[in-house]
Amino acid sequence: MTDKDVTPGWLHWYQGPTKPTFTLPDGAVDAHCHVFGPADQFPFAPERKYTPVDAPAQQLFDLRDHLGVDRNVIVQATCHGADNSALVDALERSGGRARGVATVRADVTEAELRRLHDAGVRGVRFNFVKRLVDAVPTAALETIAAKIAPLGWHVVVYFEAADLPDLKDFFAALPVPLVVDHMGRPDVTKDPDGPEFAEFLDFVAANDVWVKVSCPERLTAGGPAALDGERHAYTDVLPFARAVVERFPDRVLWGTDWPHPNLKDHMPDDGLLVDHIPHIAPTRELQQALLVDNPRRLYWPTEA
Ligand code: 0GY
Repeated sequence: MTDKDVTPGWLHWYQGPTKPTFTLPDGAVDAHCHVFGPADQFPFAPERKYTPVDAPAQQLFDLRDHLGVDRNVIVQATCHGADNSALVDALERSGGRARGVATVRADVTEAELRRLHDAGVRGVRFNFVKRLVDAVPTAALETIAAKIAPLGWHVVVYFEAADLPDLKDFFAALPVPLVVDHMGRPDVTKDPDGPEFAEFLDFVAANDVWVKVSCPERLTAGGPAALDGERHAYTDVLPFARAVVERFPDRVLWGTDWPHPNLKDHMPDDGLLVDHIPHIAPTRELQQALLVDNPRRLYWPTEA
């Protein structure tokens, strides 16, 4: 792959992120980030909907150390399809400081799932965002969920708020815990106390569901960006994130989403994304749960 193959308009991740002023608690986990390639070693999937700039494991680990994060949960991105090689390579390089969420097909074998488990994978991702993937029949997803259940894994689901009414019965019937990416992508121009977000909160309350209060930079409709020292960024997303953290303090996770695929408007300064955390989780107790205790229970349960 050469640079000219990268999707036109692709934004490179922010260079030279600031050092956060917010001190993360010991053992903090970035529970949503990705690795891309390098493409000459781990080619992107033919069915991908975008071609990113390479974002290799070492760059992720450098950012981890710069931010004061202790561990990562690396989520398989759609540009790698169901080839988890780059993910497994990153997990192996992490020295136990990363866990993974993979993508598998319905015909995945028990031996392959065991191999992924040994590498540090603890979940699979089902993606319903139409610009990212072709639809997968729900029967195939049910087959995958049944295969991973004995391993104690969970399913990470990525969908947009408008699709929850059609998906929630399917989600509720899955035999494993669910982790929702980016708060189910609420439309933040709507009322956080209105019916759409209430439906999401009720869905979380009624099921074994965890929520990533991540990606304010992706969800914002005009809050100031985490750039140029701005420590009051993404104010329009805050009421949504605060509502989730206050109501489900033991079932929330945080992540950078580095290297921030498909952002069109701006690339956030990852240091300022860390400084955003106390606006979402204002007390030390909430921060400890969000950043350490909750991700440990899901990804390093023997240490929880
Ligand atoms: C994210 C969000 C996006 C992309 C992916 O797997 C992916 O390609 O997750 C997106 O474009 O919204 O979580 O990184």
